[in-house]
Amino acid sequence: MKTLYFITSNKGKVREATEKLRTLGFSVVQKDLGYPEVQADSLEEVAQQGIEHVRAKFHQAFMLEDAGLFIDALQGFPGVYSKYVFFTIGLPGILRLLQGVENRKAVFRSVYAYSEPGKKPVIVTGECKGMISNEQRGEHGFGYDPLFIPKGAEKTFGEMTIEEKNQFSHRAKALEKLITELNTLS
Ligand code: ITT
Repeated sequence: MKTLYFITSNKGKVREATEKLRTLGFSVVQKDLGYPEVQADSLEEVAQQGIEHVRAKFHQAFMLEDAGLFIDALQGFPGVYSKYVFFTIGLPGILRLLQGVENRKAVFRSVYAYSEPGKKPVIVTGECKGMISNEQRGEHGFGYDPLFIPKGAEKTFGEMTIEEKNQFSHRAKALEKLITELNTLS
């Protein structure tokens, strides 16, 4: 098994990546080094800036991820502000903003950036389309999971096991692409 360092503070992400990458022959080791999430227009930009920051202090191969929830009826909000919004108005705030709104469409996006010293970073994306539920459901997962029903499912991510969430999720899709890229490179 090859080891992949994952620079993140989010244990939920680590659990999902560990489960997904285990089946692809990689083991994940969390490094909570921290990096500033710059104010940016896109997840890609946040990930790219994160790479530059971590590279300066961590001299081995690593990956990091920036993710967000984009809600149709709110013109993509909270999007790049997903973390801030989660810790301020939270899930009840999102439900309030969508009260009486018929269009519940939303998409989760994930951007993974992989870096090796002296090489150009590899950036991949994954997305998962779905709907915002009318109420919070489920105790699993993290963040917005209790609000998000992926297309093709009845349950929210919050009601799913990690294995079930990985069959649909933005994160699992991005990680599959990342491993394909890494296998091509080596
Ligand atoms: P990092 O240390 O890896 O940056 P984070 O929790 O800050 O961890 P992000 O900035 O990528 O992660 O995520 C922005 C917000 O979106 C944050 O509140 C997450 O909880 C939420 N989020 C990201 N992926 C999610 C997922 O798969 N399910 C539910 N919420 C998610």
